[in-house]
This record gives sequence, structure tokens and C-alpha cells, in this order.
Amino acid sequence: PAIIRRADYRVPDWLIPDIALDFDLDAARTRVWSDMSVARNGDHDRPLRLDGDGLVPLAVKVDGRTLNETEWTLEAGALVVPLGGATHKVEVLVELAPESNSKLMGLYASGGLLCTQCEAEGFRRITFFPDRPDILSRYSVKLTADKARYPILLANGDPVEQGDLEGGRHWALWNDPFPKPCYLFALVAGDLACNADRFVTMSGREVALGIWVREADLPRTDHAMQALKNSMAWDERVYGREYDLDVFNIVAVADFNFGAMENKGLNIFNSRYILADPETATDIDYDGVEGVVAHEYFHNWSGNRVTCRDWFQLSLKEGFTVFRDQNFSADMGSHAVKRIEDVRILRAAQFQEDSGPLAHPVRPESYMEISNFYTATIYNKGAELIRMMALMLGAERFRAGTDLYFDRHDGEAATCEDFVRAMEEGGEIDLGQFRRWYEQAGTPHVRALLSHDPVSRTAELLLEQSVPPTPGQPDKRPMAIPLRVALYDPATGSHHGDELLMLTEAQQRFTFDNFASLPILSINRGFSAPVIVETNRSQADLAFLSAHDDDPFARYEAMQQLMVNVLVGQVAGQSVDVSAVVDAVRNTITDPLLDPAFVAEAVRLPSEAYLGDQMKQVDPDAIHAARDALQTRLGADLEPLWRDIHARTKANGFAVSPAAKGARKLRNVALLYLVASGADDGPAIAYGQFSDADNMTERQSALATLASGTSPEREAALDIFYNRYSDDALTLDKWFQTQAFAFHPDTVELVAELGQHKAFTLNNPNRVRSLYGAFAGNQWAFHHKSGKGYRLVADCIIALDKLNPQTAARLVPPLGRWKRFDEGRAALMRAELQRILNEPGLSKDVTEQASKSLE
Ligand code: DPP
Ligand code: ZN
Repeated sequence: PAIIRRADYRVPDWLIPDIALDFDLDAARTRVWSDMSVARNGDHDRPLRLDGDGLVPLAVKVDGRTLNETEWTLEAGALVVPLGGATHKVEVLVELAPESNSKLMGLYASGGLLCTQCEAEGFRRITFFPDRPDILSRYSVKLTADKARYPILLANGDPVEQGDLEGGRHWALWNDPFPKPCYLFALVAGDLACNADRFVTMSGREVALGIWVREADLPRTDHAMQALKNSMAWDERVYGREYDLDVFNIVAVADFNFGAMENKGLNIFNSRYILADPETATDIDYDGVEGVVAHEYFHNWSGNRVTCRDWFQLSLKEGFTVFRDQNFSADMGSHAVKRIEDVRILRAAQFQEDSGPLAHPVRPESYMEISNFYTATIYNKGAELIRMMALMLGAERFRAGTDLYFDRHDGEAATCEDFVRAMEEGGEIDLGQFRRWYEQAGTPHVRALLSHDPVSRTAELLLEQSVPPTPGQPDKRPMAIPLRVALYDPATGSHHGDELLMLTEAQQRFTFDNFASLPILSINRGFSAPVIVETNRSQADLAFLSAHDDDPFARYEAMQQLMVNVLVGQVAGQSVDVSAVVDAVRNTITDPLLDPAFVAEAVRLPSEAYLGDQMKQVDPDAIHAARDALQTRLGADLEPLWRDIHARTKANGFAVSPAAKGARKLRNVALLYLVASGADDGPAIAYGQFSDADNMTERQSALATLASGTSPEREAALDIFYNRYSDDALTLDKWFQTQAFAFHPDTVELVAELGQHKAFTLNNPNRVRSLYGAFAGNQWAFHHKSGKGYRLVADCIIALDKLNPQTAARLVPPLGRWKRFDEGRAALMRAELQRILNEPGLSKDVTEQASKSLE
């Protein structure tokens, strides 16, 4: 497949200021009539080239005249039409079969609905069009369909008119006054019920809000609606951004490749990010709904009003919008806990990506298939870049920068460079060196060594940075790294103030006056930079910080590092002192001043994958054994405390407040340790929580705890859960996921069986992810030394690629981490990657991921 390069960007040859689309909708046969005004862009004689994927032009007209078949050509799927003048009217008719579109890109059928997904390059599967984000057009869309089967007809923008036709058909006309790129096009037709509400904007305009779902799901939409209204108000308050159309619609669909899509005025969501009620949704699901509703809403400005010039700029909208949704969610709940959660995700997904064969810069230089670049690097590391700029600028100047960015580029397709320049000008700061964050892949390492001179009573902090080599980038230059630092005086137990240090050289020294003895270093507070920090801090220093640091992230981090040191030491065969961890956990769970949600985060052991990342070579079995043993030790040594926490955090009734969520989080951690302690009644207590729970957070957590053991209660609970929820797809996903994630010695065999279960299907991306995606994230099980885990996932990739290449390609990266494992495992992983690549007719998506993973 061809490689697309950022350096090859050229302005479009032709612009399309206006397009009218006329859809005659039907699941088996949909006809699409497109009517475009086209305008030559610049002085050239190149023909009009309209991208197409799997389309055949049934009629082509220019300025009202039907062309004969010698007057146009098809080149690599694209329709090429030579044109003589500066402007023309071009019309094209095509036919689609939505019900046989298993890729879920373009127009497809999902559970009786017809819906679309166009980002990044799905519009070319609907009609011939220059499918690139820098072509902005005004859309007018007419939908015609059978009224009984498709009573609701939605498209972007505002509704204009609708009417009935003979033969039980009807039509609707929609108009979107805001020029937009075609990846934001959307339509939905189906039998949908509406949760209708309204929002009055800051300038007093009334917006009709609608969340459209299957009738039976209507009671599960209130949380999403509240999140939408909160998001609209938040974007006005924090960024001064107001909504711009008369209506804002959201539709939930069951089969969806992504989480959701920000189509102008008509967001289309994976139903898992809309539907929530206590019976079926966990607190994580509730937070997911709130965060994704906000994310897509915020795109209306960061993505739609200002869009991307080309797909290399994807982080321009995604990094910024993730940053915005993270801050929104923090404002709705706890800043401390949200930051911990976000960093955990960054480390689990992005740091792994950045240290492997698929590492790429936040602004990539090349790709084969853009779908493969909807990555943790573009999204989550991209958000960290914005966060660092916001930190360096401070709130006021950051807002001046974003105001300038929105004002200057409204209605345009912009670049990451445009954003940085607006920050520089609006925020009055030089970001010259900072730009390297967009260019250089790889997670920077920072070594921090603190020393003390009793004569001058000064402390000296030596900072050294290095960025590891990544594919195509063997040598790196130093980054501009903002590090929030505080030095604790052990004598007083407090610090002399929080400072922002800018590390810009490979090696730099900072001195601090007035310390009688060696202080204790609190560094990268709030996780101010997305880097890996190594320090010379002792276990005693970390224990001190885990009890005293006034930055909640740094306090959490100290606790985690304390645990990591013990576990990594044990895996390396060293004799280590576990008691410091036991004491620190005891202190944390008995501190009455701490937020229970924070406590739950702090006392949870680091994941097996994170522990693997701290080692030269990952030993999945040794990591599992060490982590399991420490969990048992913490469980047993503190058993009465866990028992007490578990008993007293039982709520009376369900609330979704931060306090109630925090209590449930802590209760579930207590249950985990209680069962891990080996107490005879552990499984019975877990089973009791499973049976008595009035909410899914406690029920699923109890199920997960049981699923990681071998008690008789395990099977009983899994059966009950299955029977109770076998009709509810999103909840059944949890049944698959819980088993795929479980620490059970037979997980590989169980997952193989679940892949054959009657409720399993490759046609639904959520179901695939809940089984194979979860399994590939279960380090101990996936990396079973027999290679059975690798084979299972590779088999799934091969089968799924024939249906849905985009979702298949997302399962490849775990197989690409072979360099981090022993020779035996590495050979098995490589063999599976090779077997995938040998498959005839492999998609571009999987080819790119598998071939890069072998390098
Ligand atoms: N643009 C979508 C999102 O991240 C992904 N298709 O919101
Ligand atoms: Zn997004």
C-alpha cells in the first residue's frame, strides 16, 4: 500500500463550496444523488478528482448535461472528470447496499437503523467527493424513506421541511449553514424515541436537544442528557464558546467502530457511551458517558468550527478536545482522582505505544491507513501537550491563546502549528523548543538526583533527560520539560513552596537555599510532564511522601513507586522489605482526612503491565506471582481493616455523586484484599456483595473478584449474571470482559471457549473488544508461554479483517511488543504476525500494523 506523507501536502485543486445530497434510503438499495458546485482553486489544468471507495457512477452530469462514459474515468476508485471552466455544477448518482456494509464505515445498517460513520475516509463510500478535511462545503440534505420502517430522518444542521409521499414513504430536508469537511457528514434513519430537552445559550438562544435511542432504552438516557447540558454550560464558562445551531441531536447505535463521532449537530454514539442506569452501568460507565458526551460536544468548536487541514494534524482537534473533556470531568468530580485515572490510562496505553514498533510523533510524518492513527499518542499524549502549554502559560494567558486560536481560525482547516502560534502570541511565550513535543516520538526519561551541601546549606537537583530512539528517529534532541517540584524539609515535614522548573538541556542543575539537611524530593507533581522520572529516593522518602505530600498525584505516585520497588525487586530475586508497603497502606486506609476515592486509587497495586514496563525484559509469570503474593500479604496483614471498610462503605440506595462513587470504589478494593487475604469467608462475602448489590459497580466488581479465583461461587455468579443479562448487549459485554480479564489459570482456554459461545459475534465491535481486546490486555494470560494466547488473537484478527479491517487492526499492537519478552515468546509472537501477513487479501489497515510490528 502507498505511504502518505505530511511533507507532500498540497492545497486542493478544486473546492466544493456547496453540495446538495438526495438520499433514497433503503437497507438493501440506497440511491444517492449528489449535486455539487465546484470551483477551480488556483491556476492549473488538472481535472476534478472525486475520491470513491467501492462506488460505481450510474450517472455523471456537468452543468446539466449527462456525460457519456468516455468523458470520465475511474482511477483507483476515484472519479476523474476533466473540466474546462473556473466553476461548474457537477452531479453524480451512485447506489449503495447499507445492509451488506460490514466495515461500519460509510452508510451502514445497525439494528434496524441506517446510520453513517465518515471519519476519517468514509464519505467516499457514500458518494464521489474530494475526501480531505480541508474542503469545506455547505450541505443541504434530503432524505426519503419508508415511513413505517424509518419514521425518524435526521441529518446535520437544522431541519427545514418534511412531508409525506405516496406508498407509505416520507421525506425530510436538512440544512447545515456552517461549511464543514465531509468527515463530519451524518445521517440517521430509523424507529427512534427521543429524550427531548432544551438549553438556553449565554446569548439567550434556545437550542432543542434530542437524544435518540430505541424506545426501550429511553429510561437510560438521563445521565447523557445531564452531561450534555453541563458540557454546553461549561464550554461557555471556561472557553467562552457558545453552541451555534437550533438543534443538537445525539443518536445511539449498537454497532460502532469508535466511541462516538462529533458530526455537526448530529453526534452518533456507540450506545455504550450514552446508555446508563444503576442496574447495568458501573461508575466507570457513568463517567465514560459524561466524558464522551462532553468530548463530542466540545468538538463543535475544537474540531468542527476549526477543523484539521490534513490528517497529520489529527491531534489538533483530538489532543485539545481530550484536554477539554478531562478538565470538564475533573470539574464535575474530583480533580485529584481524575488526574490519577488519566495518568494511569496514559501509562497503560500511550507509554506502551511510545516504546514499541508503532511509536509515532503526536504529529506523524507518514501513514498507510489513517484509521490506524486514532491512537493514544494522538489523543492522550496530545492532551498532555496542551496541558503543559496551559501550565506554562497560566490560566489567563492560556485562555487568551485559545480565544485567539478560535477567532483567527474560525471556519478554517488549521494545523498544529497554527495552534502553537496562537498560544505563543495570545500567551506571550516562546514555544520554539516546545514544538519538539509534536515532532519527536518516544517518552522522555528524566533522572533526578538530589544532593545536599551542609556548609552552604543548599540542596542541588541534577536533572538529566534523554529521549529513546523510535522507528525512523534514532537521535533525539532535548525537550522543553516543565516539572513541578517541591522539596520537603524532613525536620518540619513541610515544603518551601511548589516551583515550576523548565528542563531544557540534556543536563541541568538547580540549587535551593536554606536547607539544613537533605530534603525529600517531590517531583513531576500533578504529573506536569508526560515523562518517566527516575530518582534516588529511598523507600523511607517514598513512605514519607505517601503520607505527607500535599499534591495528591505525587502522594499517589509515591505510594505506587514504593510498591513498584518492592515488586520489581522481588521479580529480580532480591530480598526486599515488604513492611514499608504494609505500613504505608495501613496509614492510608486509616487516614480519616483522605477522600475514599483517592484512598482506593492509592492502595491498589500497580497493574502487571505497568510492572512489566519497569523491567528490561517482561517476565509475566514472575510478575503475576509477585503481585499476587503482595496482594495476599496486604490482605492478610490488614484483614480486620478491609473487613471494616467493606462493611461500613455499604450505601443505602444508589447515588451517582462523587462521594457515593468514591465509597463504592473503596468498598470494591476492600473486597479484593479481603478475598486475597485467604480468609475462609472471602468468596462468600464476595458472593454476598454480588447478590445484594443494587448497582452494577458493586455487582461487576464482586463478579470480577470471584472470576479471578476458583471457588464454587465463581461458576454460580457467572451463570446468574449471564442469565440475568443475556438480552442486554452492553451488559453481556461485561460478562465476556470480566472473564477475559480474570487472573484465572485457565483464562486462555476459557477465552477460546467464549469465542465459540452462541452470544459471541465478530459483527459487533463492542463484543469483539470485550473478549479479545480485554484478553490481549491481560498480560499474564495473553503471554501464556505456550503461545496459545497469541494464536487466539491472531485467529480473531484474520477472521475479523474480512469483515471489519479497522477494528481488526486495533487488535494487532499487543502482538507487536515481542522485543520486550524472552526469546521463546518473541518467536511465537513474530510467527503469528507473519501468519497474519501471509493471509491473502489482507486489508491495508492490518497490513500496516502487522508489518510495522515485525520490524
Ligand atoms: N473523532 C472521533 C472522536 O474522537 C473519533 N472518530 O471523537
Ligand atoms: Zn475526538
